[in-house]
Formats: sequence, structure tokens, C-alpha cells
Amino acid sequence: MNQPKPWIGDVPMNPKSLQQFKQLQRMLTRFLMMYQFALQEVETKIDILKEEFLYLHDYNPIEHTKSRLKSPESIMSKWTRKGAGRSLLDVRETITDIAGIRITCSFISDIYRLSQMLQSQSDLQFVSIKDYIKHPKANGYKSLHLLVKVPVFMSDRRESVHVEIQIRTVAMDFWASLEHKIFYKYEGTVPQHLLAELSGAAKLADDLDRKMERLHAEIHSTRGGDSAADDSSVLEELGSLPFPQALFSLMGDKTSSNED
Ligand code: 0O2
Repeated sequence: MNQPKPWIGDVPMNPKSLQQFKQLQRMLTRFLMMYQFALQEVETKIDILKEEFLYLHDYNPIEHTKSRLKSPESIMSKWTRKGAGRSLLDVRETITDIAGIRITCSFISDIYRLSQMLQSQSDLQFVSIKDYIKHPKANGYKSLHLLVKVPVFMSDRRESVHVEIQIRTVAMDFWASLEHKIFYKYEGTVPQHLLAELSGAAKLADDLDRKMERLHAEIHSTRGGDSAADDSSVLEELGSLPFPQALFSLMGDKTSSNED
């Protein structure tokens, strides 16, 4: 039976000569580049959504974004832990978070709105969604994880590349980064009293998120009530603005030609 081949050439993963080593190095670099390109595409998508949202709704739902490529050491350890096959194809299918982007939102409702906006993009293929907000982990971890496949057009082929998108609030992010540090400090065996403290902190973070959401909704509905008045004053201001002639020529208006 035919075994699946590595995605680029048949380069042995245990090189026996300098030439094979160079081939392997080149192959791994291209492999990681593909993930870097996929990340850049998702980052651009997020930037566009952020700017458009800011323009339409006058507030920014995204506090910040951070993307990372998993380090080769971390890929190797997950590879060993998961007992994946030996080809890069196996690595691609088994380790789906080589490219990861973390988006921190202001409010819980923004998380789901952003997730919906991404799901409506036809070039993104949705592989899975893990909702740790509706179903938090036992330790209190909360976040929305989207696993997508992004088309990447390389010089000689089109690849469909996994990107893991984690979306969470500032409070969830604060909690997760502290928990991560504690987990690593104690190498996975965190003392019971710290686990209890973390669980309490997760509850506090959740309370804060809900309170901020309520305040935000209240402020938003109040501002919404004034929108008609706002619109008319904006229109008045616009009416008094001299419309730039250059804009007409850009729009191809014959009345403002280059002759004048
Ligand atoms: P890093 O350093 O962030 O890359 P998987 O092992 O990914 O195939 P799993 O465990 O089902 O399968 O994945 P899941 O649940 O989607 O979680 C993967 C990532 O979510 C983790 O990546 C963390 O970033 C984050 N995460 C999940 N659970 C926790 C948690 O309890 N605490 C914190 N702080 N983060 C969590 P990595 O690879 O573990 O780490």
C-alpha cells in the first residue's frame, strides 16, 4: 500500500550526509514559512475587521492581537507526545497549533461577534470550535478556540494551512497568562492551595467580565438614543465643508477636468 509522502520531496528526517542535511533544513524552513504566511493572512483579516468595525460602530472591539509560530522544540515535544507519524504530512495533520493567533477583546459579546465575522469569510475553512467560555475547563480556563484552514498560495502550489485562533477578554487573558506561569513554575504539579486561589480568581474575572458587559450595553443604548441628533449635526458640518475638486477628478467627473 502507498504510504503518504512528505509534502515536499522525500527528504529523510535523519540526514546521513551534508547534502541531505541541507535538503532537510530547506524543507523545514519552507514548512515553517507556510505557517508564517498563513498567520499574516489571518492578521490582515483581523486588521480589516477591526478598522471597519471601528468606522461603523465607533469603538474598537479588539484590545490587542498576538501571533506566534510554535518553536521547533515545542513542535518536536508535541510530536513525540502525540506519537504522530514520521512525515511532515503527519505533523501538519496532528499538530494544528503551529501557527497561533490570540485576540484579546474588550467584551464577551465582541468575542462571539468576531467569531461570526470570521466564520462568514468564505476562504476560511472552519475545522473546529472549542468554546471554553460556555464550557470552561475544570481549572477555570476560558477562551474561544477556532481552528481554521487558510489557503496559502506559494510559488508552485496552493496549501491549506491550519491556524489556531484564540479569542478571549482581557480578564480571561490575564488569568490564563498567570495560570500558565504557575503551571510551568511547578512543572504541572501545582499545590492545592494555589489551584483553589486560581479557581477563585477565575470566578472574579468572570464577574468582572459580566459587570463590564452590562455597563457597556447600558452606555451603548444611551448613546444609541442620541444618534438622530448626532446624525443631523454631522450632516450640517458636512454641508459646510468645501468638497475637494481632486476627489471629483478621481471619481472621473468630467466637470472637474485638469484644464482649470
Ligand atoms: P502554547 O504555549 O500556548 O502553545 P492540542 O494539544 O492543542 O492538540 P488540546 O489540548 O485539546 O489539544 O487543545 P486546546 O484545548 O485547544 O488548547 C490548546 C491551547 O489552549 C494551549 O496551547 C494553550 O495556549 C491554551 N490552553 C488550553 N488549556 C489551557 C489552560 O488550562 N491554561 C492556559 N493558560 N492555557 C490553556 P499549548 O500548546 O498548551 O501551549
